[in-house]
Amino acid sequence: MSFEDWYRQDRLPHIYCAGCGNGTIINCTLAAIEQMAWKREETVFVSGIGCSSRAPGYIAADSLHTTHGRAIAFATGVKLANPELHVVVFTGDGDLAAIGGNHFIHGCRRNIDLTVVCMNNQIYGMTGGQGSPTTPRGCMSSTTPYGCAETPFDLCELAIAAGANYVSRWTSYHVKELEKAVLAGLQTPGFSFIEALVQCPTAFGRRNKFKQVIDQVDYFRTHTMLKAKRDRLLEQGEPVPPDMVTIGELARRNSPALGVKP
Ligand SMILES: Cc1ncc(C[n+]2csc(CCOP(=O)(O)OP(=O)(O)O)c2C)c(N)n1
Repeated sequence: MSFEDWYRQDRLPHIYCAGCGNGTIINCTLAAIEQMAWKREETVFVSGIGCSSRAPGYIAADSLHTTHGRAIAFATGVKLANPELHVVVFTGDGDLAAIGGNHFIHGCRRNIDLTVVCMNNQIYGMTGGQGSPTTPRGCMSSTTPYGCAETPFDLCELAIAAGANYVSRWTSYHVKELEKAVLAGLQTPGFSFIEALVQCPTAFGRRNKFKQVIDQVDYFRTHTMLKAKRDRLLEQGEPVPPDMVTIGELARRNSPALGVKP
């Protein structure tokens, strides 16, 4: 548990609601960083605005808590100014894919050497539960009171199409797998994108029939399918249930990257 050294105890208590999954994702990320044996003075955390973007404030390292949607732009600046630094971005689905959508796709296209961890709670948590670009069809939010009528972004497919070197998706249920995925992302030069589906009992769960925190975490267990299994079903011409979210490592490649330490 030596990665506890990475926490700023003086910042506690934290702002997260009871049952929020963000702490799980931060823990997995710090556990992976600990395995890289990175020093605190050579690691920088960058975030935008949102509950998820509060994460760097709890970590005992240099950090930039920037403007909404701009985390990847600021992180790009940090990395290019000093490629010796390890730069990790914490972001939310709204921060990354709504106001920050363009920075996201161009960060992937540039394949800039960052690791981006997105806590996807499928809603704007901090501002009280408005629909985001990843709110699933039919789901309730304060701006979709009759159910979301739009098709959500698949953030991982977006990252793959735009050119990111490493892409994987897990959830707050898949703790060990998520830790390994972040580790693989940290080890891969270029843009690494790790999406972590996370429960938000306050803004998402209570509107969407997840009465208890465990209900949503259990949904992540029962409504996710490993990429290898999905590929096997498709090969055999078997149907893949439409409400199954694909999890696992979705891309790992070695395309030319920007900002990699010479
Ligand atoms: C330019 C600007 N527009 C809007 C806001 C209000 N705002 C703050 S956080 C947020 C959404 C956060 O959602 P997400 O990124 O999904 O993070 P979460 O809180 O769910 O972790 C919005 C719209 C802002 N701070 N700045």
